[in-house]
Amino acid sequence: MAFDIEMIKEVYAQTPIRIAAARKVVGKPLTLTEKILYAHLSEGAASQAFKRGTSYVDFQPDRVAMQDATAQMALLQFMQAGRSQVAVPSTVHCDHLIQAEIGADKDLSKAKDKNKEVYDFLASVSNKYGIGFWKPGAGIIHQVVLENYAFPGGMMIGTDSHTPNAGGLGMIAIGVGGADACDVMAGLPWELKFPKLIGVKLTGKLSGWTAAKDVILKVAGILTVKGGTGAIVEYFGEGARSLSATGKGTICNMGAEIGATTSIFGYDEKSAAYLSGTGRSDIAALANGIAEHLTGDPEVYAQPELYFDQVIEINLSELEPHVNGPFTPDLAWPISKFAAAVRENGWPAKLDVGLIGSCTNSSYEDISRAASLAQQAVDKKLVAKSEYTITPGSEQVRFTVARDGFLDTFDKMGGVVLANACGPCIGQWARHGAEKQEKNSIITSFNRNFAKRADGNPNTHAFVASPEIVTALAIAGDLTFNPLTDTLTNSEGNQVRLDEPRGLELPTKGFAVEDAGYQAPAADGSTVQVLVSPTSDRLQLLDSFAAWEGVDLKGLKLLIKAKGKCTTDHISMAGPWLKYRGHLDNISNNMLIGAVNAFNDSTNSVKNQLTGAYGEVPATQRAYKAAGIGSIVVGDENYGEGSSREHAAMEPRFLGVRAILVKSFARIHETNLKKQGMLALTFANPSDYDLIQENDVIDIVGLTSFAPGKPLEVVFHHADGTKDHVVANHTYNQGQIEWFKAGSALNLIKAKA
Ligand code: MIC
Ligand code: SF4
Repeated sequence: MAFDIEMIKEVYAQTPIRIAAARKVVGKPLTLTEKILYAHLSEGAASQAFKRGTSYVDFQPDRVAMQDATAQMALLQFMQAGRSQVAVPSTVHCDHLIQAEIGADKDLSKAKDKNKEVYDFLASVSNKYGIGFWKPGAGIIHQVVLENYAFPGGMMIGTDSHTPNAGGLGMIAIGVGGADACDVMAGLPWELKFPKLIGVKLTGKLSGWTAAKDVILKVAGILTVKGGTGAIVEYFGEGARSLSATGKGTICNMGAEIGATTSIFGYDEKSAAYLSGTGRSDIAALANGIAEHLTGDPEVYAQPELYFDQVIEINLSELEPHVNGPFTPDLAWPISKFAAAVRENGWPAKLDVGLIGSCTNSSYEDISRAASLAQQAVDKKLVAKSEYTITPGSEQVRFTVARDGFLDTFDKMGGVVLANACGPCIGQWARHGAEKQEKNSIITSFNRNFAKRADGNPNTHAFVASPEIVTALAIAGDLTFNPLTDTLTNSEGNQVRLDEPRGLELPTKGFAVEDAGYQAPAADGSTVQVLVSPTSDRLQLLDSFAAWEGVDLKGLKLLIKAKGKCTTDHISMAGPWLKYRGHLDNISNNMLIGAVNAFNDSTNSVKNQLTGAYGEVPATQRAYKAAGIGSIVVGDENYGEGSSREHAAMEPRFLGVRAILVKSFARIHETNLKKQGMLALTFANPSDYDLIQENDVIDIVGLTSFAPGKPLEVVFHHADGTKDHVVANHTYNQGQIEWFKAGSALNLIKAKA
């Protein structure tokens, strides 16, 4: 059904030939990452020794995956590209729009009803253009992809930042905005700056309470949320080979949180076991045939410092379980230090809710290990003190863990099984009482814990840990409980200890599923109608953005100077706003409402320079738009961290913001801005950020000779008549400058079609 063996055969036939060509030009042993990248150069890109971190290179990915919240915009763009079918195998996954409230069945049927228009749209576009469609309830994109489509040595892009999950099976899988997906589906090459390479050598072996999740929690602590920017992280060593394929997936998935372009593990016996376990022994057999090309060269792993730009070594035998947070995924605490951190920082020690699952931690192994703790709670007469929820990653996993009794075990512990979907991870959580904004703590096995993300409450302290630690802490109801050393009092007043979790990498009886939730597209979709109602408040056909007017941009107003963390959740919030992901005008009403204004430390309150009054960010920008005045957004470090959602770039573009000037950008967001015809600029001197004042009027100078590598000048005209000239760097290459001039990359594709 799902995977395309002929395509994989073709890739495997090409791989050795292309790697041999790369060897000649690179002239030294190759990492796995380089091998796969070179094996996927686009037709027009010749093998050469690319400069890491600077050379733009065109690639030809093997597939595209899209989730429902981003697919709407991706497909609205694709519909304008003038093609009758997608050029590479592509799929759509309905996972983000299901709100968690009561439990799987009721929540799912409510979602089908509420989102009918959007699901019908996605299903019909998929049917028309030859895209595989995974219905609501089928599971979360990255788990479904891992189970069905990921293959060692492949290359995939996906409209979600956690696409790298497939790196667990040895695939280069990269998160992108919808406009990038649109290019690849339209048969165009896909461009990426040749990445820097970070090598992570894993020695030893996990045991006891430590899980694969702890590897990435530790790495996040070392590299921070921006340490992986522009880099691919390659894991290797005996420790890597000892991890299950899904454990590797967890590590690669959450690698998005360090800003990495993607993460990858080599093909090994665990990959083969997972491929066979998920009904793909034919792919394992093919991969075995070219196994030497699906891992890095031995010389590389023997002396990694010679081949990687940075090397980190982690001994799995010594690794402690970690808890990261609150409010950022890189604040890493080994469990032995966590209780003290909770007390010293005054974080609420009482744990309200523990949530396991999500795209990164819902494998059979994860669920079976967490269930072994739930079973102990029942056996040892412990009553779980926190609420506890489980979101399975796919219907196949859900069906199998139900068959094997784990869901019953959770039920006995008082756990609630939610739909196979993102749910609370993306703020699709009708958490009762959240509106009271009380200070409280939750812990999840998800990836992200930015303020307000899960339940909209800025005072919810969210922490991230492995499903095992989440379960143990939920049983204890206490963040300061360390299951490795502490005891709990049971209902009979006895002190009991939780034993180490136990689980299985793969089900002994094999996976099973009744209806996986897949719908194949029509062989010929030319007669399929795609309908978008002009009065819909959820879907809106796109209008082209205007081309650049050919002159420098003068007299722009400062819309907001954002201070501190400004993730895509701050720029275009999810949760309740997900319903407008297909309607650019409506979703633009959330633009930057979470960003902190540096001049008054408030969110969603900026000065309207036309009236002098403070107003909401979107309303203020609409006032500038109505007056025909452009504006600029100023931001701090790692601006646009997090999601791939291109709405964070399209909303400002749509409302008339002309440039985003920041200290630094997250990769996907920077590309999204460029694709939509925006100016994405960085301060050459980061402290120039301090020069900008609230009433500034700004000019961007040098656009008539806009060229690669040549900085632009930005002039801040202050209210007192003085001005500052600052230098703004950019990373536009010639092709990207053409996007800017045309008004967007899509305008160019349309012109060609
Ligand atoms: C996320 O985890 O933030 C999301 C929701 O999956 C996003 C995609 C989106 O905003 O739709 C992501 O990670 O790219
Ligand atoms: Fe869904 Fe959360 Fe995974 Fe994003 S991180 S794809 S919201 S489960």
